Amino acid sequence: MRQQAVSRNAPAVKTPVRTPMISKSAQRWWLTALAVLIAPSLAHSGIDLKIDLKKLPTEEAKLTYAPEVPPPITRRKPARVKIHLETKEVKKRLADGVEYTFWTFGGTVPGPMIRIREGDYVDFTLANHPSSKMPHNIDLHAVTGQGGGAEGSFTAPGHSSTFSFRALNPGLYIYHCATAPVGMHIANGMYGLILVEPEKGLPKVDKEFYVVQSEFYTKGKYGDKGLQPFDMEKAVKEQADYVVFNGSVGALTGDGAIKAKVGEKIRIFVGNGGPNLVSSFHVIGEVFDNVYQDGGTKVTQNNVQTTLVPAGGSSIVEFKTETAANLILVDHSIFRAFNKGALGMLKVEGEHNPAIYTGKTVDAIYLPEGGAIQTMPQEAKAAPKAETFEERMKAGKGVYTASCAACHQENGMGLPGAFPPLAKADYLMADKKRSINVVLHGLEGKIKVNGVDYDGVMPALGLDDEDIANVLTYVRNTWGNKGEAVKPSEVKALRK
Ligand code: HEC
Ligand SMILES: [Cu+2]
Repeated sequence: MRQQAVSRNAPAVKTPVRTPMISKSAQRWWLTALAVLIAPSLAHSGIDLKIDLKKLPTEEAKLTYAPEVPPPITRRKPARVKIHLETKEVKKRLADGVEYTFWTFGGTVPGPMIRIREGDYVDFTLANHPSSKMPHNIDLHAVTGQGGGAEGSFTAPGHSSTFSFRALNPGLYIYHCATAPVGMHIANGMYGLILVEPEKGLPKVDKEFYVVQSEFYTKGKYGDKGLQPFDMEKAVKEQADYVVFNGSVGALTGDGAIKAKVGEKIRIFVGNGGPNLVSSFHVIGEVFDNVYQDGGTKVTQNNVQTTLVPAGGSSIVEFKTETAANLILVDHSIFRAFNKGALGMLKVEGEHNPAIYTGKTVDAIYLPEGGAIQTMPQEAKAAPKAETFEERMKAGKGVYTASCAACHQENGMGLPGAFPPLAKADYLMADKKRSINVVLHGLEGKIKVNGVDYDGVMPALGLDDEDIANVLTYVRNTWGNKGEAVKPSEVKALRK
């Protein structure tokens, strides 16, 4: 058995022993059966299972907070690695105006990222802060052994536990708390990623990022203000109020957006803490050149649009950036992205490369009837342009319903914590030019609308001058707003 081979050399560590669930004789039978089953696969693992711990160099693992990834491991030999992680219950922001009492590894959601090497012998210490109300433990999916470490790390508040394990399998693994009720500890934020690098390391890239998706279940609805308690009933029904990247709505947008330069090779270590939902991870405006499906060690597919990240699982995606763009990370179960928070941004800075993407170059009248009609130009009339204020309002309402209402809502009230209101919005009404720029070029970063902070991403929608003039005339003169009409020429003047 692998574990026995390891523990022969392991230091004596006191761990709370749980009552075995199977009888001794049944256990013996299983051990024999497993030994037979595992023997051939061990032959494939390049690791020498016999190690002399005294000869191993020792080091402390450098843990990093998302989206930062610990540096690649350069040593080509196993080491004895010390990892120290603290569990802590902290009140923090879940969305603007919304707080939550997170149960965490390291004070953050996700917990710190751990990076070790295949063959390393790890001494893992879990400390539970004295202020905790709950006991916690850790199940690292990279660990071969009882509970993935959960049994050896069960720790009451104000205590610490140490156990050791050998990193037998390379890959990208979730770790999470597995203290009963397990679902609740995970739902409250207790998960992170541990990367076990293969012996020869991973291919070199220019930038690496650490992104973990997960859901939150709150007593109130999405955006309801104040400190929101966990809702067990919603969690059991899998009705998530929030689906987020890196622990909160907007963690990866605005100031939190991750950055790269044109021409760089990017690798994202993606995890899914769940507790329930599977992620359809997608980056709008890019194609994954390589996917290490399920966080394994092989590139299993090239040229992938969306990759599945199971709850309690991971994926590694790689792509090269070819032109400047704001790439949007989403769970392509798309209401989660635009209505529950599963949205992030990777800003690729540098040259726009028109050989790869031009942006809009032609805005022409589309004649679906084709050539036959085109020979009779008098019948191929363009949609009448709005001239009067009333015509602009009417056309603008149509544009609003088609292009804006999904986010700002039919009644212009927006959605709390996500989409600012346009109805009686000081931001919209204070500055006509600025409002044109918002619709023309999109908007991101912190803004204040009627005294409330927003930090979201409004995409540029690719509307023409006429549509933008009409929709802005409409929103600036509806729901109690009162302003002058916007003309296409004013939009044109701001188009660069
Ligand atoms: C995908 C969702 C989405 C769509 C579609 C969208 N917006 Fe926005 N809009 C936002 C977000 C998010 C912000 C806030 C951005 C920030 O925080 O920096 C915003 C901000 C604004 C603002 C400035 C803030 C305010 O409330 O005055 C205006 C004006 C605006 N949008 C108008 C429009 C109009 C007009 C349309 C349709 C043509 C539209 N938006 C379509 C998401 C959207
Ligand atoms: Cu816990």
